[in-house]
Amino acid sequence: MSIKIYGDPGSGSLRRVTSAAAIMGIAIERVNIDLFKGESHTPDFLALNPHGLSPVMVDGDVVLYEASAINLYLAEKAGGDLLGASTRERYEVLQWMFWSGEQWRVFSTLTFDERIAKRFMGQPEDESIVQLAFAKIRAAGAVLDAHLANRQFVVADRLTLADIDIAAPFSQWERTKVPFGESPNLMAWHQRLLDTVPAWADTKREVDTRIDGAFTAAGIEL
Ligand SMILES: N[C@@H](CCC(=O)N[C@@H](CS)C(=O)NCC(=O)O)C(=O)O
Repeated sequence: MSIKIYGDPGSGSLRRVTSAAAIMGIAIERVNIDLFKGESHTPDFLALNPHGLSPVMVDGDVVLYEASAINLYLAEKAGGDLLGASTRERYEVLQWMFWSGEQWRVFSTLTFDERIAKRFMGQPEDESIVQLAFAKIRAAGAVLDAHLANRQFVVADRLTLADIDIAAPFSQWERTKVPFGESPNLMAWHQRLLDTVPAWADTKREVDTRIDGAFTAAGIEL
């Protein structure tokens, strides 16, 4: 039975899962949901994730939401070293994944909601929220920048799930305009991912096509 992944192709959270699955060679069946039409709030979808958020994975009787949890599930299933090659690496990968969720991605999501989603709904952005998010991103970005000064990847010397989780906000950054450009090592690391991880570049094209297409169709210029 195939592993089903529900999500909108414009979602940076879905991208974390589709990228990781492609890197690990795991076949998935994509089920598209249109977030611009509110399809993550239908009764059928809420039965999978009552929070109304995608992605969601269904593998037989296992239903999981939260992209990081899905990626951990897939990585354990596939084996390999995306989750770290030793116990110590594994805990470092988890450390950065948890940090990314609580201290990093959330502020880019907040900016996307404020600056992009509200625009789509014809509502004005609250500049104080954007400024709070930018301050948090600058502080965390400075730490990441120092961490990446002499490293190719976040943990060990190869790609892990930590890189995928931390790179996710780059999915929308050309639209949100969060201040990643102030951190040169962070920018270089992300470019390295695009250059050396084909799945990361492929899924960027998918996200950009979907989001830019939706805004063009709605007559909105970002
Ligand atoms: N922490 C969640 C975030 C999920 C999330 O924010 N998903 C967005 C798309 S990127 C969504 O489904 N939004 C629908 C909505 O807010 O109605 C994860 O990592 O999976």
